[in-house]
Amino acid sequence: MIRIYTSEQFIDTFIRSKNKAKSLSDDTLKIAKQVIDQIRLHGESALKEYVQKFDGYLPLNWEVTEEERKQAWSKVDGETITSLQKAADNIKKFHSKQIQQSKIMELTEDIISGQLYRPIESVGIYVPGGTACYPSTVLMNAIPAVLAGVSEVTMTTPVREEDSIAPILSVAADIAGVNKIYKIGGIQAIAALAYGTEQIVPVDKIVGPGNKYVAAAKSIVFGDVGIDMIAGPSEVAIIADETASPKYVAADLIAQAEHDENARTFLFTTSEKLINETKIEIVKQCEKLPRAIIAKKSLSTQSASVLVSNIDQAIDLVNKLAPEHVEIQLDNPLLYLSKVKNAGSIFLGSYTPEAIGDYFGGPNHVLPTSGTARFSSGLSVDDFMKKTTYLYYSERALCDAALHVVNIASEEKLIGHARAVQVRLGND
Ligand code: HSO
Ligand code: ZN
Repeated sequence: MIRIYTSEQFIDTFIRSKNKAKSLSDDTLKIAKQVIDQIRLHGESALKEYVQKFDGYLPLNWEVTEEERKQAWSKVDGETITSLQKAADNIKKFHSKQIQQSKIMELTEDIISGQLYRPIESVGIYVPGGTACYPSTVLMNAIPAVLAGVSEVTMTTPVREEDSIAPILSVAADIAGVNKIYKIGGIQAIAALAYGTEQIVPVDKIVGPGNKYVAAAKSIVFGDVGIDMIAGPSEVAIIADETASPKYVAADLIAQAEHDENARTFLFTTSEKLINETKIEIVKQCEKLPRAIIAKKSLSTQSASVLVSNIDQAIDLVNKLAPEHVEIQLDNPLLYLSKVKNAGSIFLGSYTPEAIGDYFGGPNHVLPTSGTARFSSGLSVDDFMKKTTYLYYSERALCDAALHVVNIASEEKLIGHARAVQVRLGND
């Protein structure tokens, strides 16, 4: 099922040709822009029209009421709630260590400089409502925002026929500490969060996954509000040798492939035997998989097995690929940790499937895809913080620095800048 590539073929197909997540089509962007423009212009009336048209049902109120949020708890099985709470505890513990402090860089009688580290005031989290209606997404996006100290964490997700949202999303929102939930999906949700309407309060930053329309809408409102990233299809790269279990390798490739027909899965190994046995395992394991059609499509069109001559070569290919997830299924995985330079998140050893990280381990599952791990990172508390620098100079300090400022300002032919210093020293 998974095609076998030599390392050169792999580089040509997946790296050199930049076989990346397809960028947003002009048509998608055009539709998104139309909807956004109308909602900006006409507020509530346009929002209602699009919710009715695209979400298929107009809710009585945009916001999920206290009562509805309470009732959602009785609609979710108790054991699932306990598991979500345990996952949330781990995610909180991990992310709380990410919080940085404001800093003073210099503190003398004449100069004070520093950097304030403070939360963004309000954030909107988009959560899909269709087949990808994931409570784990709520936890992964909302917990770092709450820990950052964002005072208004708003979530939005499409309304369903009975004027409700999926109860599990509401429960996850309560566990994570979300303040407000709106029953709005799609482009219209992004427009309402970015610009507000008579009833919707606009936010400062929008995060969370979505289909191509949501992605297009996020890319359009970016600049007026912050966004997290435009994520491509999910990816995993497994580095393994002959000691790895084909059963585990196959299971992890399938777990990624079942996300999406375009999900990308890669196996880099020194063992031809592992490649062959993994193939057999994949066929076997797909038999009992509800999403087998999606997984098989992804595995047959977007995946590669590469036979490498040694592990360093595997690591080199992974670094060139810069995938979202890397699994190191080798005997001594810690030995290789620092060598993997470009990856969203790394999973060490045969007992750390990516699935433990997707749901439970603590690190975030919102990660850079399509090679963007070369220059960006997964969602963290920092994404919900701003850094504001500040500076104080006394008269004496300004006097000491004046000549240098005037020299540079004159070089830049910005005499107004030079004067702003000179005027204070009485030399203008
Ligand atoms: N693997 C996905 C996250 C996810 N998995 C959510 C299950 N639910 C992207 O990292
Ligand atoms: Zn996943």
